[in-house]
Amino acid sequence: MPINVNKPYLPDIKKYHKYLDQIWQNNHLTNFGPLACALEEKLQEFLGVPNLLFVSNGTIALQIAYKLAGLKKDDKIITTPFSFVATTNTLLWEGLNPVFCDIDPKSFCIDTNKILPLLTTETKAILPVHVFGNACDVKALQTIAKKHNLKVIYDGAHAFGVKYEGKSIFEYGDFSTLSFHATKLFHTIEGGLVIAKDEAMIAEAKKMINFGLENSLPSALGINAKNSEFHAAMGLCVLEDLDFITQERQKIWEYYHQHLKDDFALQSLQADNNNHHYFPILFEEESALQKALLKLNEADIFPRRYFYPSLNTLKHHHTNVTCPISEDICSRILCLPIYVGLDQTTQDKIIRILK
Ligand code: T4K
Repeated sequence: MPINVNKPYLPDIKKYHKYLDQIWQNNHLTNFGPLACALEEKLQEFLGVPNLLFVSNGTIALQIAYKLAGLKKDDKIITTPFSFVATTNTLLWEGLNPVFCDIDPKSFCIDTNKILPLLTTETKAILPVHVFGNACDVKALQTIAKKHNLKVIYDGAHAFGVKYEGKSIFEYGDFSTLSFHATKLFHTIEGGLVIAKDEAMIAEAKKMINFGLENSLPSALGINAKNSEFHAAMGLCVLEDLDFITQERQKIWEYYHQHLKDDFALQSLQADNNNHHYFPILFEEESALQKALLKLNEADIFPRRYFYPSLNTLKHHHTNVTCPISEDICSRILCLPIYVGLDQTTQDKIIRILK
């Protein structure tokens, strides 16, 4: 069996069956069913944020957040070039203009010192990413946003369970979004979450994700971004096992750290806690990465170049700017396999090849 960068966590199938029994009894398969509501309640408690909405994926969660923030076609949005392509895709898909701000070479998050020169009267929001679950400089972002009357929307796809200065990372900013894709540390197979500071925004979002219907009548523009009871059931099962999942990931993360910290540069963490979602390492140069990747692949091990290339360089995005730090990090970064069930013998093999 190949060793991939990650392997979705599957709970005990008997647990999932119990929820399936409930779905069969209720005959309520989707459209805000009881399991989706139960999952939202549990997530409110777990994440420590009251205003949230379960949606069909992390990509549409971003698009809903842009609508809620009142962003309009051609508005300029300051964002990071170091992320999964969905972050920029969603802006362009919505007719918004991404303005790339380079990243901090240590945290890999947006460099808040480089935002001010990029602001114009057309700038309406900032879209930073808590990369690999690392917290952005949320305080600096808050100050800039307040002074320049900008919305802050955090792409928190990787930041499940992260805290900053004693609070949930999702208490910062106007909106945050998460991905609950199968490859995430908490998942619902496919799924996502919209979190808002303002409670009224969630009522608005609930209409938006259900065709704009209100009391079954179309009252505003909307789309279908609901999620199903089957997805919610998976989320309820995975949430029950989260302590186990995080402990296992922590062990794997610490083992890599112990053996690789002197050989590779690692991301500097600036949140209160580490959710051990990813284990990125930085090579000194791209050629060394390519050589290591080849050797690992020959051994049936498939780490991933998250994130490559830097999003500002994508031709079909037509943005045409340079972000030297992001481009450099993208060329040298590799995310190692990390998932529940990865055994130490395999980790030893990975470490040996890398060394
Ligand atoms: N913002 C950020 C910052 C994100 O990272 C993402 C998604 C989003 C927004 C958008 O959220 P979603 O709309 O996806 O909810 C994967 C995930 O599909 C994607 O969710 C994630 N970020 C991204 C970082 O990673 P790929 O293209 O690398 O996926 P794939 O299919 O190559 O899978 C990765 C590895 O996992 C493979 O080596 C095989 C393994 N795998 C995967 C699946 C789906 C399995 O073993 N079983 C499986 O069922 O994007």
